[in-house]
Amino acid sequence: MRYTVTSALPYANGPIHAGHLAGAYLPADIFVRYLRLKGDDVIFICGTDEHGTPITFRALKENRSPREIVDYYHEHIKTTFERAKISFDYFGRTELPVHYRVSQEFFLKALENGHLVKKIEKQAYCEHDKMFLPDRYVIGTCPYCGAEEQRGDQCEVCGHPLTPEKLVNPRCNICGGSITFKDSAHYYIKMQDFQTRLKEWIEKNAHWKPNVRNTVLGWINEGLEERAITRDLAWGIPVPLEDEDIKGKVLYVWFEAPIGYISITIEHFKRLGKEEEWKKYWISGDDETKIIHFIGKDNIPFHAIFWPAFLMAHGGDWILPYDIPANEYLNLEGKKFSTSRNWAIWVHEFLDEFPADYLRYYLTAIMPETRDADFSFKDFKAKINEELVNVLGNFVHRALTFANRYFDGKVPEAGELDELDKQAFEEIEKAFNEVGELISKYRFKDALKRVMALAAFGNRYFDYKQPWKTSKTDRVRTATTIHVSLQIVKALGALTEPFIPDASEKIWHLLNLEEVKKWEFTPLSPGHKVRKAEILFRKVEDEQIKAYLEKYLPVLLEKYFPQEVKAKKKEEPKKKKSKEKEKAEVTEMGYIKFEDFVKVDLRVGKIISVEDHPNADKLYLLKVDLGDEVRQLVAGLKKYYKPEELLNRYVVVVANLEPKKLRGVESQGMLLAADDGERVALLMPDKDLKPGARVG
Ligand code: B3M
Ligand code: ZN
Repeated sequence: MRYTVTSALPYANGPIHAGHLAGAYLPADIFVRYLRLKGDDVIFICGTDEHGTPITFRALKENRSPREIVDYYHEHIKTTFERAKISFDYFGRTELPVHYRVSQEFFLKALENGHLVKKIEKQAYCEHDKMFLPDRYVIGTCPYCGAEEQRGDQCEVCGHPLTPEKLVNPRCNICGGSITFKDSAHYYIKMQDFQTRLKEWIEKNAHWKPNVRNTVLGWINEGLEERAITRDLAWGIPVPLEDEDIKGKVLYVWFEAPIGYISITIEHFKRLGKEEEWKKYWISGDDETKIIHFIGKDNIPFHAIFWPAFLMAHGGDWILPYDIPANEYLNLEGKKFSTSRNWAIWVHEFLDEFPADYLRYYLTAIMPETRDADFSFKDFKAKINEELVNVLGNFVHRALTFANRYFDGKVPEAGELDELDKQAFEEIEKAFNEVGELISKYRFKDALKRVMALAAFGNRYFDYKQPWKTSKTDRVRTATTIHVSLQIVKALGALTEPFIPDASEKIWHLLNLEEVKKWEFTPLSPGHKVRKAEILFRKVEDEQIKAYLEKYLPVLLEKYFPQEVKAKKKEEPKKKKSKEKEKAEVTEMGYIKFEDFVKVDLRVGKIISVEDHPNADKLYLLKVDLGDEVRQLVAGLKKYYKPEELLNRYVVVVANLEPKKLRGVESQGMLLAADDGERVALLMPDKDLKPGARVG
């Protein structure tokens, strides 16, 4: 079977958050990885959506050009996906020249086929900014509920769809001034032309998720209307016509973005030097290709109605989407993600603290397949520690440890199989079939559960067989147990690949396998040498969660670490006061006098020992050689430096500071370090001067 799999093209106007990942990217990746292991012909295509008001808005807000915005976020998003191990065959962008060409061709074909009409209608215009305003650039009061500051496309408070003319007291969202309505010409696609064909096509698609199919049929039955596919924007793909009243306008982003799926495929094969190959994946031929679009639920109408209509309007032999698995939303600790209020798990930040497999595992375990799901740190920790570490990690570790301890690291020959041994092989077979079946039905959450059920079976098997006991009495029995256990490990090495590819890699490595992973079970042969056991996963510790929250979601600290937050709050007022006082003194004095500056005795010192502070987990006890004496310093560097990074380094010490007890230990001076609010760097002389040398 041949598959073209796509994930929604993310707008290049901001980073990717966990809700995006769980909605359209991770499910697609699991699906694709599974198909590849099965040996299907599949391409996985995505890229950034680089036009439309989401981009121009962001550019305006950041006072940068749209081009700067899309270039920056294209790279940012691409890197984030790589780090999350999303295995696109190609990650392109809609700023590619080929995309301009194909999009304009789609427009011209639709025009040639009589599916477009030009109409002149009133459009919001700002005299001050000298431009037509897209719906979202007009703000005013909602006529339905009275909510103020609503945008001209939809009221966020009552949900009612709006147009700029409907707003009470409409204003320009760029300059805040009043607006007028002026005639503007646009091309509209006659959606009515496709009403019947679309309806018949969707009715035939009985395999779609029922909610997607029913909603879409509902909309179609309401009757389709003409819809503008050009816009008055200065950024985008030019409408390829010379008409006076159209020149300079651009294609509507939702017209051209889905065409990106095709143009990015073309670019992909061009780069491989196989210019014609893309056609197999998009154009009907002798054999069948299934096109599957993974999206979030807000994108359903665009993919299930407009996009197929654009393909029909073009008139070519395009393959229509086979399926459009749409996911629901992900919440964070019970509340909707909000990028503007920074209520989100940003993937690039999360991956700085936790391995990609942990994020993938957790997001799959809670995937919002049929209803909204909730990301919670408590649940994250529980799922990783109790499932990934205790069940999967533990089983793999036990099997390998015993193989090394009793059989010299070789797969032992099995004796006669008893009922339970035989059951183990059946469980393996069943797992491959059932997990595959579930993945192909987009039931990723259940599929992952099924994989973990095999790991849990492995542990139960091991416990029941008690190889640590039988090793003393029955070598053949023990050999059989370890033989079977290693086979389960191998099965898990393949079964985990779509979900947690790094762990799968590692299992394969531990089993010392070079053979290509496949979605089928071939047993390890007796005598095959495996490697020594290694820890597959480390537990998520509270400290890690705390560090993450401190950096990125401090509002959640109170929920998870209430005592510490309380203690901090007590300290804070004092600290604040003294900080203010310091500041006031400096500003009153203006410049400080040289005589004052030289009062500070700065010396070069060499760190000769680094120990943990006995009563504080952020502090080190340092011994510093100052030439003719050794000082003990207490320094809050633990978060920023490892002991070996400090030992034997030359630093600058404030040598005439009054000694002070810090958490019960005397500190006889201070080190100079710089702090930009994010990172801390020690000041170090760039030559190894003699300890005690004066700085000044
Ligand atoms: N960029 C919307 C979104 O990011 C849009 C998807 C395009 S898919 C062709 O939600
Ligand atoms: Zn309203």
